[in-house]
Amino acid sequence: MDTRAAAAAVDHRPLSERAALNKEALKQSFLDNLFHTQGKFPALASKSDYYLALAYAVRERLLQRWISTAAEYMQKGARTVSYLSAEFLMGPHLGNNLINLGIYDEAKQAMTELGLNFDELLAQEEEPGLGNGGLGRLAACFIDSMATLEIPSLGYGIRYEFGIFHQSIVDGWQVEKTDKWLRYGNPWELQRPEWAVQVKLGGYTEHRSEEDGTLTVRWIPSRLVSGVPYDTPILGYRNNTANTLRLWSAQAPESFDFEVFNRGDYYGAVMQKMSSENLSKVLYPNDEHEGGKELRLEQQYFFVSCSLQDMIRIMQGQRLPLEHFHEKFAVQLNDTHPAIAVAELMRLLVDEHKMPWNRAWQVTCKTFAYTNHTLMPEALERWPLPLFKKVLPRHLEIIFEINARFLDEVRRRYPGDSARVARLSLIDESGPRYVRMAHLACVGSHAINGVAELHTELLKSDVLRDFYELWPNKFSNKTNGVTPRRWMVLANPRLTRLVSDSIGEDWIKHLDQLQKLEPLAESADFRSHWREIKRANKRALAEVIARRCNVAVDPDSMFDVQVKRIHEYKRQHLAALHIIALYLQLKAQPNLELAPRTFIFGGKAAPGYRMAKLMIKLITGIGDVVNRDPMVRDRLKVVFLPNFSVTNGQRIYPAADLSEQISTAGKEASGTGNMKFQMNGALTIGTMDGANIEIREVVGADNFFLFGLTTPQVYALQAQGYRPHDWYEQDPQLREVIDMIRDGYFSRGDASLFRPLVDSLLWHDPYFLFADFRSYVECQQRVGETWVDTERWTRMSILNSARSGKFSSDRSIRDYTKDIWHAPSVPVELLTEHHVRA
Ligand code: GPU
Repeated sequence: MDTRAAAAAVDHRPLSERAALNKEALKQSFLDNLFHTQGKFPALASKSDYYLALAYAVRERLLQRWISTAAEYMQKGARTVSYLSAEFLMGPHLGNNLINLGIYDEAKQAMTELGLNFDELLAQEEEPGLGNGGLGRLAACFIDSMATLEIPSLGYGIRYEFGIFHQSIVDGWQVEKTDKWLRYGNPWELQRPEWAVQVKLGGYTEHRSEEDGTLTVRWIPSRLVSGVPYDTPILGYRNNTANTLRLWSAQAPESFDFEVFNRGDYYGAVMQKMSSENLSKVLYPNDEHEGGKELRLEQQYFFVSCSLQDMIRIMQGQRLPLEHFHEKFAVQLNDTHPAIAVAELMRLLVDEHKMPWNRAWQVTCKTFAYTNHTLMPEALERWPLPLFKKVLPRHLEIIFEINARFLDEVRRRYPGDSARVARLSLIDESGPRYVRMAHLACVGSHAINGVAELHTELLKSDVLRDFYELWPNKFSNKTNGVTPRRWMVLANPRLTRLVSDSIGEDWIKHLDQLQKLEPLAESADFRSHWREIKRANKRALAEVIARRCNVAVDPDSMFDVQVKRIHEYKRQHLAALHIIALYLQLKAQPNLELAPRTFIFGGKAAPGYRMAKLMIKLITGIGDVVNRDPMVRDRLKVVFLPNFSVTNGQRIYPAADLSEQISTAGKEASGTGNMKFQMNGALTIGTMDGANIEIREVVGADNFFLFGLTTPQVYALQAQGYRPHDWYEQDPQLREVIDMIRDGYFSRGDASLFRPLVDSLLWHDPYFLFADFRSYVECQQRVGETWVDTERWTRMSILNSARSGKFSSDRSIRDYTKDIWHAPSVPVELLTEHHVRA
């Protein structure tokens, strides 16, 4: 029976009736769900019950699209992009789904008419924080754009029971709490136990020559874990597409521990069950740092194996031979976290499906493409050989075989160049041996990309130079982008209304159209509207700050914002040095004309990253002194907004005047927060790093505050021997600032607290804060002078937003499809319409 017809026949009537996209139907379905799903009536219902009732009402409306999309892809045998990522930092779904369905206003009205506070209701959702920062959020923006562009896609990842920790600030220090996001249930996912798969771990291998002369390998694992998929629909913007985010949860397999149980080892069986379920228990909170932890390797292998087995199941369901795997699926590796996929696909094809090695290798290389997201050496994943062998004995053999064949090719290309062979090898043998995951990804992929122009150039000339020389055609740049649906339409409804009233609504799907705002920068009337909106957004953020930080900030002051993970290379402490310099200036000249500024920081530090935690303490310590000093007369405020998240980002970006993008040149692969700020009309103060360079290129040098060393200058300074202490001695202002920290001015007299930070700067300063300090302070001076010319600032703000079209993730995804994936759009026909016409 035709699947589309079957799906339509089964569910057509109730589905279409329940899925009506109008206010009254929504109200009805909300009340039905309150009663039938939550089992509550209004007098007893909590805010969470109301949220869930609305979420379920919206889910019913999604399901029609979801089913239609699946049926359409199945019928067309559509080529599919599989985006493999250990992180998806989705943010709350409800508001976004309402926007994409085009019923945000209807839902708001429906709730209001029922006497409920809609915003309060939205705020009930615990955001799925299944990512650390930029990399995980990029994955979320990308699947949004793929759905909007109607590209068949599956996001594959891990359903962590605990996502990124919740941060609070106690006595100025970061305190972590587990993120129990599933506590009240998750209305957006559907468990699919029928598609569970088994994953092997540990054990040993057996090699046997068969009678026909072939060699077969059996992997006898020591453990089995079952992976259960949970599916979340990913809606396109106002189209019929609902793609799938498929996250794997680890469960103990019934059959395996049963053996142990039979032997009477009940305790051992329960322990094993618990240890299997540990696999998807918690997200590792380290951003751009590899711990080399066994459980982390197991997590990576777990979700990769589940996902590849799932793709094979899909192919078999469509009766497609596995020789065509690369035609059915384009698999993107989001950094090296899923790079084990190269060896796993080989194992599945060769060991389990008996495909000859060479054929399997061709299929594998044509399947995968690899995105690199960092130049930081400590983030390049390497696994100690003994650990790798313990967890994945068969994969180690496969990697050795891939390596042997690969190095033969290298030797043929570069006869006698053994140094090059050692550099390219998948195994680092310079000391204790390691498996180099980036090398595995490069060898097993047909395409390799960086995430901003500078980043890709540095990959080619530095980190992946040998691979670039070997295969220049594999390399290309794909500059990052962010989705304007979440980061403008949802986060900044006021601006969205003004823009749509001025240039129509096309910009939401074609962000280049924002260009049409450019002439309006010359209209005093438009500028005044633009300012009113920024002011309203700032007032809203000021309320949040008052509540969370207990600090009163003035919405008419400049909101100078730095939100991102706390890292030395991102240099939040450089901003701190500048604030202290301003504070000293005010103390020295109490009547100084200084436009009031509010410095807003936010971001999480990896729990084991001591310097990052000390940076938070420094910022809060400065806030404690500055915010209370009467001599400052409210001209400076410093706040650290706790628990920076997608939800908080949605309040912060629209309220920013100045975006701080001040990483050491050559360190930030791209940055994506920089793009969110720009879209929402903030001006950037930034270095020549990552995508800042491209932002400056599109907005023009006049509309960007540039400072600091360039990458070649950083390299040159490094090479000539950088001595930060000399810079300290030669700059009296810098000296005064550093001395103040050292002497305990921001730690209630405790001169030991910030010692590690101060000493690191004075004697090492690996990120060149001292070398960039003067340039930064002078640049901030220019920012201040520009700010007081309100009309000029507003013009610049409008132009920044108007010229942000390039940074839509729709553009990034178009670039990936054109150059790497070659996956055509497949528009979806809604089953009900199809049925009605049939
Ligand atoms: N990034 Br690798 C992360 O957020 N986490 C990581 O583990 C690695 C990279 C970031 C980069 O720092 C940032 O510059 C980039 O914009 C983002 O990935 C997305 O490409």
